[in-house]
Amino acid sequence: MKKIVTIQDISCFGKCSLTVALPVISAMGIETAVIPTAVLSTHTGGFKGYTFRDLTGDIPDITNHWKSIGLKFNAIYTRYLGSREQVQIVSKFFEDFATDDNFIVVDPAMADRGELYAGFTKDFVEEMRKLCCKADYIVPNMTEASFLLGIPYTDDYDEDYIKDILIKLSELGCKYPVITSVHYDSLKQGAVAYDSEKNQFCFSFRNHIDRTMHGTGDIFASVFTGAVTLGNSLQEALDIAVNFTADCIEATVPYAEESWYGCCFELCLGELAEYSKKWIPQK
Ligand code: PXL
Repeated sequence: MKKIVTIQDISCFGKCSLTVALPVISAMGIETAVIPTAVLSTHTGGFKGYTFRDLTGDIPDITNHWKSIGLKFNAIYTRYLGSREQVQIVSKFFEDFATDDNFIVVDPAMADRGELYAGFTKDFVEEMRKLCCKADYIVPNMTEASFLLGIPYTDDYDEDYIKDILIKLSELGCKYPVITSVHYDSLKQGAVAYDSEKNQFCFSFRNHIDRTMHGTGDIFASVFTGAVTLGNSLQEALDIAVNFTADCIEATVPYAEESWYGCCFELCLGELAEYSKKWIPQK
């Protein structure tokens, strides 16, 4: 069986980070190991008074134990990380567990709509930029891409602008940058990727639903990582991730009021499991 290790927080309520990555990647028939970086009572996007227990100090012990028992992974996938120190420890994890046969996906989940999330600073961005240099794939949105490149954020862009940003992201050192939540007009939304080895761009779009939903980045990055792990090309992985994320957003619309804090991806897991079967290596 293919194995992914994902390193991110567990927000006990609110449907993001590990409570999305675990079920989504597992539904794709991939074993999912986790390193929880922190435990929060809820995510930070709209809930007040959440608790936060930092688990940074546990990560080196987990890593050392895993090294001693010789664990290996097909992919390493990180998302929301809570501090510069945590990013440095994750960077060390890459040194210990990255091989010529596996790949690294970094989702620099730290900002949206032109602003850093609560608690993130410019210093954190610097550290995250270094982590992105070590990744094979990064999946920022336009706000995160702008922070990574140190350029002003704009919502008013065209295809050439996105291509230029992707090339600049690859120049940071990441072979396959992907920009998520791209929309050139109000009709379509999707993702655009750059294969810097082949100097090729690829993209995937679906009808735009004008709703902001928490956790869609978690869904996209998890499915994308799973799809690449199962042997799909960059274009295929993009199509799979864009379509599954859009399906989840559409499925959430009837529940949007009661489920304001997260996306109802659970309604689409059966579909994901069903069509993932064809890529799962058979024994
Ligand atoms: O969805 C990303 C995410 C993950 N973890 C925590 C968050 C967020 C986004 O706000 O608050 C704790």
